Amino acid sequence: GISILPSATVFGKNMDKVRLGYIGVGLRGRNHIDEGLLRDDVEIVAICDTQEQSLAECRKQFVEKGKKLPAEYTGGLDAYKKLLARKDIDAVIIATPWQFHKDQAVHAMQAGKYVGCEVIAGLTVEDHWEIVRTSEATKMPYMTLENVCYRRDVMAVLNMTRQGLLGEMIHLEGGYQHNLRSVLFNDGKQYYGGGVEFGPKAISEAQWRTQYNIDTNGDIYPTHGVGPLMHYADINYGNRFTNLVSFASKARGLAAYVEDKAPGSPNAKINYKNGDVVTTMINCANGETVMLSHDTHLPRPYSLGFRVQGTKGLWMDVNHSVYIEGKSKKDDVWDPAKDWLDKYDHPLWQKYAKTAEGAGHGGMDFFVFQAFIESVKRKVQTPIDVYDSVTMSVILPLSGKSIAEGNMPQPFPDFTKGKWKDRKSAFALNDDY
Ligand code: A2G
Repeated sequence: GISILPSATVFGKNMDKVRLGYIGVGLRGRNHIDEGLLRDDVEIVAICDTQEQSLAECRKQFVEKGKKLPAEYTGGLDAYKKLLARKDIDAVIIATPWQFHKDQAVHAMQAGKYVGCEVIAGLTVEDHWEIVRTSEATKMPYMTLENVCYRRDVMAVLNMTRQGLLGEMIHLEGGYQHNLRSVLFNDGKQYYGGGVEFGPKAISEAQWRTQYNIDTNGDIYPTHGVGPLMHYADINYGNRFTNLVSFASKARGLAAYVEDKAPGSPNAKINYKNGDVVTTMINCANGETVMLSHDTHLPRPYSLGFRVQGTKGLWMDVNHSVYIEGKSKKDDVWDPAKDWLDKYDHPLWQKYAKTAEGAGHGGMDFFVFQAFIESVKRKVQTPIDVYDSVTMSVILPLSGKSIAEGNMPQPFPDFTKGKWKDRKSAFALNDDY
């Protein structure tokens, strides 16, 4: 098969330092700046953003850590191209609004940079193909920075499934179930809530993210759920997604929230197209079923709702439970998941839990960043590669198409063009990275 690796002319062997450029230093980009500033093997050469406020906050991070200020690129949506033209950058971290990811990633690969891009690779099916073609043509790796793949419980269960404890995989569930109302609306001053503005009158994510909930009916944020599930089912490594069908409930949650916070606000009259609960079912070549949920507009506690079920037992995260036939304490009675998750803690977490402490999202942000950096340093493929990245993200346009066509099944593109049959996963095989 074709190997996607950077050419030795661009990269020295086993670099001891990775020289990074950041495209987008809003809230999420600055989380990755924190990770970069903690490491001796990372030098942040340049940053790019269109908003002075974000650049100013970012500068403070360097000053606080006593690090040399990076070069800055700003002044328009094309400013990132000047950052990419620098020869002293090995890799870029992209954390911009979704609509910019695809072009920025494509241009970065064309400029010979490794790409670590935040979730949502592209908006159309064709966007995802373009990313694959560019990565294959340039031989530059592309990694979606899907942090939930590195969550401690998610990895412990991966350790369990790889050891056969749950038997043969049968059915998987997960999703993005997170009340985003105070993320999607704010008062233009604070990051979260305090008002019901979005777009130009808001700051941070509400400036751009809310528009997707207005324009798009579909699972617009599939990767936190499906990323981990792909590992349990060996998707792109001997298995693949074959087709998909999606259903959307009516949309009430966002308008109700606005009306409740600011009665009579015009933002309560908007026709939010994104259904409050969008459910997607996916078939796998090896016969497993996958069910995804997108549920971000209603009052609810956070839960990604994982269910990993095989011929011998299952894990469910919403009730923190595991059951394994013949091994659980009592027949047909749940064990507390903790007993099993502690016992099967992934070697990576055993080794790095202390280092990861304090990193974002309970430590998992450390691991996803580390995996990317180590891959660049060693000049190897990333453990979540371009095919995995586009597979988890393309569910956005596919689910939208299914709903628009009255819940019609959509064939799932085979981005690997048949290579899925023999590919071997490099994801978290040991305690290395
Ligand atoms: O909420 C969480 O932190 C999400 N991450 C992140 O993706 C983003 O949607 C954020 C809202 O700003 C996880 O759920 C892991």
